[in-house]
Amino acid sequence: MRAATVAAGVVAAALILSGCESPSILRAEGSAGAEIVTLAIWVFAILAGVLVTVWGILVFVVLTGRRRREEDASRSKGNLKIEIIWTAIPAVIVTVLFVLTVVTTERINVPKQGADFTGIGRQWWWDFSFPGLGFNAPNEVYVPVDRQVDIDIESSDVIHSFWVPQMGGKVDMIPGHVNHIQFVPLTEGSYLGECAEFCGVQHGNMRFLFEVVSLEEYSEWVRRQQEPAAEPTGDAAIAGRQVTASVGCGSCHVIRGTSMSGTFGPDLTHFGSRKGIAAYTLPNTPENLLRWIQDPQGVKPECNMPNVPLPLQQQQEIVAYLEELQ
Ligand code: HEC
Ligand SMILES: [Cu+2]
Repeated sequence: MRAATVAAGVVAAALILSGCESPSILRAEGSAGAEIVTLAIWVFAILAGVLVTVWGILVFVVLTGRRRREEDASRSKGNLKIEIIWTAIPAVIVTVLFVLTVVTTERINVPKQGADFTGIGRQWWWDFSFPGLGFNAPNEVYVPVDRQVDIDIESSDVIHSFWVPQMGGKVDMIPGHVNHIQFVPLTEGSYLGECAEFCGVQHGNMRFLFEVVSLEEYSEWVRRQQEPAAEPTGDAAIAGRQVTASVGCGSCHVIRGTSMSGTFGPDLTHFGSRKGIAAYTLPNTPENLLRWIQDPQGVKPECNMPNVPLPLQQQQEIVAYLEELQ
């Protein structure tokens, strides 16, 4: 059972990852990420230069000094000139690395313009809160391309770390303290975000999607998120709304426009429009949703959603309803 769960998780991760680019920091698509890659290349080049120089001198000395008798060996002890040179060279190298790093840090640290939204780390999912616009978008957030995005960063339980590798550096998410990150997403695409600070057993299953889209698509996304939940249409979905509201899901989940108003778990108002389930532990398909509702503790052991035992028919009705919530 455990092995099957793990295997399913690996397959799920592979499926999700194939949907978006590999999240390599070397393929930066954000302003801060691009600065970091440039710095990384400079540091690598300088250190490679040091390595090649040292190895080159070593090989030269071995080759030329091999046949010299020991008494003829050159002595450098007490040679002030040499001592100064080989103290100065590393000092210069370290200074150059220091200056490059400080300059990069300053360039990344663009002025804040006021937060567009708040990213909140939770065990073990992400909440993106747009208080000004009146909605929360868990585990999947959209931003317009080529415009600076400012994010307030918080946590509601333990320390997490916000990280979209292709956008830029990591920012700690600390309970009771607001951090900030701001950068310009440079290329449209779907980028994987992850938690970069060990935060408990399901730390590895704490991912999100950072969707960089055109301004029109962004406005359309905001408009859809602001709407209350869609009215169910199919018979199963209509029954599902009834079931979902009556079996206690609403004590933890909000579905705007219904009686469900819990805030402990992710907002489900537009669950059907998301690509993943439970912070990208599973891709969002009806089969996977059924698995999740039947056994969240099997899919994501120790996560904060309990198993709620229900007859199969009710579970299927819930699935029909939630998947209609586009
Ligand atoms: C005690 C609180 C609690 C109850 C009760 C509860 N859930 Fe959850 N639910 C959670 C939490 C917490 C998560 C996030 C788990 C994670 O990703 O680690 C979650 C996640 C989910 C998700 C995935 C959301 C997403 O966007 O990825 C769905 C769907 C869901 N729950 C449906 C239900 C349904 C249906 C019920 C009722 C049968 C229910 N939940 C009952 C707490 C709860
Ligand atoms: Cu975390």
